[in-house]
Amino acid sequence: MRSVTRLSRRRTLGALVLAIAASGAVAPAGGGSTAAAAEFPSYDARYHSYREMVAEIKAVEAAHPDIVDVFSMGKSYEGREIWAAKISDNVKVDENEPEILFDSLHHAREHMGLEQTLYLLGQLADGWGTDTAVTSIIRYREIWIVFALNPDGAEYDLTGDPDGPRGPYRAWRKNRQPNAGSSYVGTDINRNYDYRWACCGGSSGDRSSITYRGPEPFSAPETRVMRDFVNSRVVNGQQQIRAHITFHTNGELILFPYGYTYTDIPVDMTSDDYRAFVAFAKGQASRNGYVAKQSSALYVTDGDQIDWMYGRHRIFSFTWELYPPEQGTVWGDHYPADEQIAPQTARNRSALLYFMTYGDCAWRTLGTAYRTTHCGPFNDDLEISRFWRRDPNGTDTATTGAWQRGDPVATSVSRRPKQLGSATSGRYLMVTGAALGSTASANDVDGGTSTVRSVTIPLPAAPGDLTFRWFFGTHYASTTQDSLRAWIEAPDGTRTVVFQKSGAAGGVDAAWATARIDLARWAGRTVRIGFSVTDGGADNLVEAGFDDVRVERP
Ligand code: 0X9
Ligand code: CA
Ligand code: ZN
Ligand code: CA
Ligand code: CA
Repeated sequence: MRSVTRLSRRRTLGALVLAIAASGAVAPAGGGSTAAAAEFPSYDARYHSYREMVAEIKAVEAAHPDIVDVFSMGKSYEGREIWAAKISDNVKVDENEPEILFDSLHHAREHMGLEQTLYLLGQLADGWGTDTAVTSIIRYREIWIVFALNPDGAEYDLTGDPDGPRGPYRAWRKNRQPNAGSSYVGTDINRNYDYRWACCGGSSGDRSSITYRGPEPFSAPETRVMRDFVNSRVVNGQQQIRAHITFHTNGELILFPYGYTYTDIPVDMTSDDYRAFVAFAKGQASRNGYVAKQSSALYVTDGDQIDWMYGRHRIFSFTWELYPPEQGTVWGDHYPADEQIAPQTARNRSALLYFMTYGDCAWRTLGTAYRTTHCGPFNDDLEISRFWRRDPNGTDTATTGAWQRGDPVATSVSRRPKQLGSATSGRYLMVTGAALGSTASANDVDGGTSTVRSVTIPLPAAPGDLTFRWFFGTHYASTTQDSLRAWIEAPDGTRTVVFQKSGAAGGVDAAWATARIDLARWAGRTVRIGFSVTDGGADNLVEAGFDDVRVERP
């Protein structure tokens, strides 16, 4: 198995190295958006230049203003607008619908990616009201398409010697940002994201390299534009974008995180997410004949986009490496003839429709049980901050052991567990002081109560149950005044305790258990979930934790 992955890895790295000769060369900086627009040569006229792309997406918007909204996400280094479109019904309104993101042209010479995004826009616009699958996607999703994240590089790629053996193409990959102290231009914006940036030998610190990561994360304006957009889609504490594809060329691959490590399920991925990534990737690949695999199986990258999308935002994020299959030469890999645009973009139609349909909740691809548990209005594995607020009313009295999201240290008294040492998913949970103090009783709850409260959760007319995993441990002279409680908070702030565990003389040993709470009485309302833990009465050892808080799909 490893030998197969090594083969493809070596082959692709070989292509990257070859490309240095073609594209690492010194070139004058500047140009800027005032320079004459570069165009494809006549034999590749079906490809869209930046100028043609802008004209095309604005024409689609003008023809379908009710469902297509074109906007600029920001500017490239040379000042070109980075154009995007939102496609949905009621397109000018931010409706509470799952969002799906697509982008292309991180890498300048990967022009087929732009064609794939333009094809997608056309299919959505043309299919509205005429194609049932497309119509329901437009009605029940909000689709974002970023057409060219690296417009400077893509345009520059067309400005070589038109009479040269490769026509005007330069095989340019990076952006067009000068590198201080060097005549080499450009950052690989797919090595410039800040998730495990530069961690693992999957990028270069050499300014001449085509995988140059930049002097620091997000040093490239284009990467910042993508970051700021994705960050802006955290609305009411929940990331609205659920699934994402970045189009690259080439190799006919569907790649999922992580790229920074060969490990399938490192500590920063949950096993549920890994299983969903595999199932969802295979579902896509079965529809277009690509090959699905973990991105590091191609080769290791650090600071790439999809690691950031998943690692920071838990978005189910994929790199598609489009047509052609691996050729092993920079020219063969990146410049398929324009006759290939129509068949190769259309080939992906059913995979893309499937992606937009199931992308509201990738765990659906694991079956209906997962759909019930993981696809309701709230699903927090506590692996990233989902904006729980500690002490929301300013009433907390605990002096130590306040709730925190953390990776807990196990504690015990006479080998009886009090704080459990691991989460029920991934690495993190909400716990009463994660770290171990100088004794088992340090960093437990002392002196009163600690509370923590979720973001607002809009419940449907027939809500499913609330479930969560919990533990509670006490010792010493524990009494019923020591407790773990959960409450539901109505929009007017009224709290109803729906779960309670109490201390007992002789102490309570911690063990993971599952709580299930009927939410019928809050049907159709927007609620919050709260937890409180109390060391009441005399000072006792009190520990608690919770993980995997979900409101199920009915
Ligand atoms: O190297 C890249 O950025 C991508 N391949 S490309 O040939 N289009 O340049 C791959 C990105 C996905 N991550 C990994 N394969 N680790
Ligand atoms: Ca909509
Ligand atoms: Zn690429
Ligand atoms: Ca967890
Ligand atoms: Ca603790």
